[in-house]
Amino acid sequence: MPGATAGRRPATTGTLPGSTRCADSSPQLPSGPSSAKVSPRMRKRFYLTTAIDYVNGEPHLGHAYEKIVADVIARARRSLGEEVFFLTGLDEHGQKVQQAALDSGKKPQAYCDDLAAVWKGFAKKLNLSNDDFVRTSEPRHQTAVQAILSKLNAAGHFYKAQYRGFYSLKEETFLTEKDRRADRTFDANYGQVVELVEDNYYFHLREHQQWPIEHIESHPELDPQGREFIEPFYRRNEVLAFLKNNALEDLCISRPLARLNWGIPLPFDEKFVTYVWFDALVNYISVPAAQGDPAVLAALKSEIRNPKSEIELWPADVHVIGKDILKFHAVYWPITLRAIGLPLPKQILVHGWWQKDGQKMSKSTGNIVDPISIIDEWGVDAFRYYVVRELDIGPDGNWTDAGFQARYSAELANGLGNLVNRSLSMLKRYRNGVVPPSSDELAPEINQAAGHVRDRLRENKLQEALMSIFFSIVDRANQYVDQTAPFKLARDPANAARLDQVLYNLTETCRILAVLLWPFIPATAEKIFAQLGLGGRPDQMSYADWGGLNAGHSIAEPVALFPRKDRPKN
Ligand code: ME8
Repeated sequence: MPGATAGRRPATTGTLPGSTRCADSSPQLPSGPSSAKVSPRMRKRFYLTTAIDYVNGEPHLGHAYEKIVADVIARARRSLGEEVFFLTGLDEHGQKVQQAALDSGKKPQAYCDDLAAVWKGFAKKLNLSNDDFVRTSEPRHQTAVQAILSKLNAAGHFYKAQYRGFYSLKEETFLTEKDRRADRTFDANYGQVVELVEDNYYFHLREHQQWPIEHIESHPELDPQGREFIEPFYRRNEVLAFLKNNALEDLCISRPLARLNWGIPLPFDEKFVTYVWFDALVNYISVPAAQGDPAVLAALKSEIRNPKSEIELWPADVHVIGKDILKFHAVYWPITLRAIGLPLPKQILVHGWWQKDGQKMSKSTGNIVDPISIIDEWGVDAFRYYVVRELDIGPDGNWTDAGFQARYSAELANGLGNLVNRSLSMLKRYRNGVVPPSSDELAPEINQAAGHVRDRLRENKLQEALMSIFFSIVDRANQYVDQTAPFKLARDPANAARLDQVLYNLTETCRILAVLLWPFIPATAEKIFAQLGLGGRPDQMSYADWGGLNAGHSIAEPVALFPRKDRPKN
């Protein structure tokens, strides 16, 4: 969302995208979770979320990237031995969806149901391992939103006031004078801008100016694992600069029913529905409430009844989001949580935006990357590998078809694929597929690299972890083949013992690669395991210690993992 603000007070400038408004009042800030009864058998899960995508948009590269990043983190944590709960889903309310449904001649719910099937299919296509998929039109979510609204209203956090000013229909946000350009017009990103006079409900934010600054600045010291509250550091600094240089404006949390009916009704005034951003952010706790999280249920009192399960989730360990929605997550969401009486998420991890060929992706100019067609042509793991390898979590990235094809060819087909295929093929050819006695010639290097990968994964440094796997293991093992030349050793029976050693080192390296690569490219990792003749999945980092393959074990048939594509696609 563009950087819109909305308020009757003169607005101050800020660099963070989002919409606010401002006034005063001083609610007491509850200091943390209410006294939730936690049953002794429960252990808090590592709770990881993504942004929930607007249901009416097309799934694109940016959506795919964010969900893959979160999925790699989720799989890595599981593999490192943590119990994980990974949530993603859809943002379904608001003016844009209501209008799109109207245009397609459907009722909003039916329209959303149809699109939700497409988005759930997209999550499958990306091979996401999400534990739940939230839709904001679901009753379980609406109940939680209304419970929170009732609680905050009863505690005096809201007030009703008349708004007079500009409103962007496209961005569903209020605009102020400062959003105007020198020629008094508004940026085209805002679409149609109308003048409005209407009553709405506002959330007092002004007294929340200081503590978020202290919260952000007191990290990483406050965090037991030494994490920043907002990463990367330049996004943290951006939020701090915004909070220090701008008076917070009160947040409008309603829209009049007369203008918008596709939303969650305010429980205390039936003439209004909930502002779509307030509604959407609550997904991060509406799902824990529905899953029976004791802290969230206690904070919402007895409003949510009979959850099916009893899983301890809140506070979230990581919210993975894009840079454009940072202010909502780093300012409004923490303030809302404090007001509810819940602890803050442990970390907000902010990724950058993808462009295509150096330009903003846009359907109208035709420069879009369609993840589905890429996956259909090249396979889901080639896509997953490329986006994580190419773009670190933080900066903006640039997709080029040539760049994708170059990495596919050099790193996947000729690097990893060739290593696994030639290692297993030589074991088949020279030893009938039977693993020779163990040898640990490469063990020190591979164990060290595996330790480094695990450490980076614990820090969510996915790109660094992947580079270590490729530079320190794949490239090293391919170099080892060239140095030891097993095909030459095989020509002379006098070299049999040395050939045994080389083949063991290569085969065991392939096994460890499967384990380390599983969070990133799970289907390929499972294929490597299957070709090694191993049962189960390579889904526990503890399997990555050297020496797991036993002498006498028979491998299965080697099959190319990433078929070479001779003619690059334009
Ligand atoms: O913002 N590159 O939904 P959304 C990388 N419903 N990431 C991108 C991107 C790009 N080109 N374009 C979008 C919303 N994203 C709200 C979220 S959360 C409570 C509500 C990212 O469908 C974007 O930054 O517009 C966001 O994190 C996610 O895709 C969903 O964007």
